Amino acid sequence: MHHPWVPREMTLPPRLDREMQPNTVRLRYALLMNPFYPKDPHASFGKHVLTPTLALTSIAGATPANWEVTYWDENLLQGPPPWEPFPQVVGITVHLTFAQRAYELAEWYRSRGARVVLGGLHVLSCPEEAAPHADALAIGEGVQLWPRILRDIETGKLQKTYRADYHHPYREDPPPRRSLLSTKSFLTTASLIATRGCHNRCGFCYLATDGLKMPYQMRDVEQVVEEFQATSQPYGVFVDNNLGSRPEYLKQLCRGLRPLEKVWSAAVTIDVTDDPSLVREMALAGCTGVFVGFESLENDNLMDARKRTPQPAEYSRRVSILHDYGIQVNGSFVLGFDHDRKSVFEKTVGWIEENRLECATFHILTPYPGTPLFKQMEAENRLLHKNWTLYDTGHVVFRPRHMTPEELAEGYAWCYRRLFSHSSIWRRRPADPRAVLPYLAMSYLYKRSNRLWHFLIRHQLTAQVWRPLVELTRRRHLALRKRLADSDAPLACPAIVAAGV
Ligand code: B12
Ligand code: SF4
Repeated sequence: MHHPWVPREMTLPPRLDREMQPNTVRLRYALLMNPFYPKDPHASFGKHVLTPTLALTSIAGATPANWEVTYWDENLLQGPPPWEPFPQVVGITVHLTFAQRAYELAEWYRSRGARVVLGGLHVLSCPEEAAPHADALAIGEGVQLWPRILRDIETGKLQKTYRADYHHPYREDPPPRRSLLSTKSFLTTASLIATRGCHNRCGFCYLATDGLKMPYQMRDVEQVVEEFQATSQPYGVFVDNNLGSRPEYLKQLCRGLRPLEKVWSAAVTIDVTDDPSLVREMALAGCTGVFVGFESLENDNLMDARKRTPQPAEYSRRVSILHDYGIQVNGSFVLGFDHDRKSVFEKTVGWIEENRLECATFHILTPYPGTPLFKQMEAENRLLHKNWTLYDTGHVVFRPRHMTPEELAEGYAWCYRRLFSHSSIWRRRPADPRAVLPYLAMSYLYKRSNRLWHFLIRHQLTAQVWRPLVELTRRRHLALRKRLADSDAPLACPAIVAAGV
């Protein structure tokens, strides 16, 4: 088997100093932490510094004014977590892949006198597991809970568990406090969110977790536009699960974003192409790329997952609608469904090349605890283990139906090797000759430069290196928008390529 290059810092977290003892605890000082997770060397390291999670900046935004708050992201490779001044409260976001690290950090800070609050997706799905590691658990929507928790700490009345649902009007939340982020360390710090939830409930998605009720909610267009404007970043990434669940809302949002003359990308389902006029509005508003969960080219797999989506036979035509408006497509594919055989790997990459997808992301099917898929796998006795660290969609954690776990793991690695090969990059070049050079620059920088990414991340040079490419993309996109606005039909050869991914 081929072993890709991976430095220690990308697979192991920094060591925690067992000897360190704080002098004093600083009162009303909260430290928010995004724990380390191991990076998959088959994929691009660049993905991890594209844009930050909004979990902790959202919590920071809800911090009462009499509290000081800072943010530490272990994935930025800046060494061991901070301890001077020593925080009174440490808030940690927990996903299953980095739960183990979150618990280590919790133990380290707690044993030195800090109060530790755990929140996030994994706390919601496995509260019993998380409870012994925390002074308090925040289960569900954290923006409402955080100020209450801090107040209870001040008055010495901290409870063990706090719960909030997702029915509270989303538009009433304070904006995320992005000023805490290191602008040097990310391609863009403009992680944006306009909606919550999704019109689907796919059986493998975390949104289908038992007890999680997340009605689709939209924030006011003006709010989102103002936030994007305030970031002063030229490129934004919408981290919504599905920005396109309500086409009419997306259209309004696009109209609001258009005057900003910025560029952005978002995750949507392929249904956005139901109405090409919506795709046109997206392009006119600055959308340079979409992340689309195609999941599978087998209809039976989509039916099993209960994903309400156009049939795979329709995908090609719909991808060309996006390309017709200069929107690049990053397709997300899940491998290892029950109707997948060993031919799935070649078939999927062949399709990606045929349809010239600029980028793709592969995921090994992963049953997240609490989801219908997890229950099914458990009932069928197909789970190999419950080591959550390996539940990162880069490892096989269950017995596939029509192949061995090893065959699935090797097929997944092969898909990335093939996608990032010179020949595949070349085959997928855009039809417009003027777009080929920027496409190649972006592809090589993103897909074949993990050594460079490691260097850029460590030395906080990500923004400096990418910014000129982003600015170039923005200017080329403004020219495209002008041509598009002047014509009623899609442009002939409109492909432009974003510096984002
Ligand atoms: C941005 C993002 C990333 C970024 C940054 C990730 C990071 N951890 O730093 C990048 C691109 C690097 C990334 C990578 C991956 N990601 Co990602 N990512 C997202 C995304 C799109 C947005 C996250 C976000 O900002 N959400 C908005 C915030 C506000 O919501 P929230 O996190 O739930 O936080 C709220 C509450 O949970 C709670 N809360 C959370 N933390 C805390 C802490 C405290 C103290 C309190 C009080 C409350 C609280 O309050 C918050 C406000 O209500 C989500 C999908 C989504 N829309 O959520 C996927 C998602 C989190 N990613 C996912 C996955 C699988 C991955 C990868 C493993 C994929 C891969 N194979 O490469 C990698 C590896 C990262 C990893 N191991 O976690 C899954 C996680 C599934 C799961 N059950 O754990 C998600 C849910 C996508 C999905 N639909 O499946 N990701
Ligand atoms: S369409 Fe995507 S975000 Fe929506 S439920 Fe399915 S996997 Fe989750």
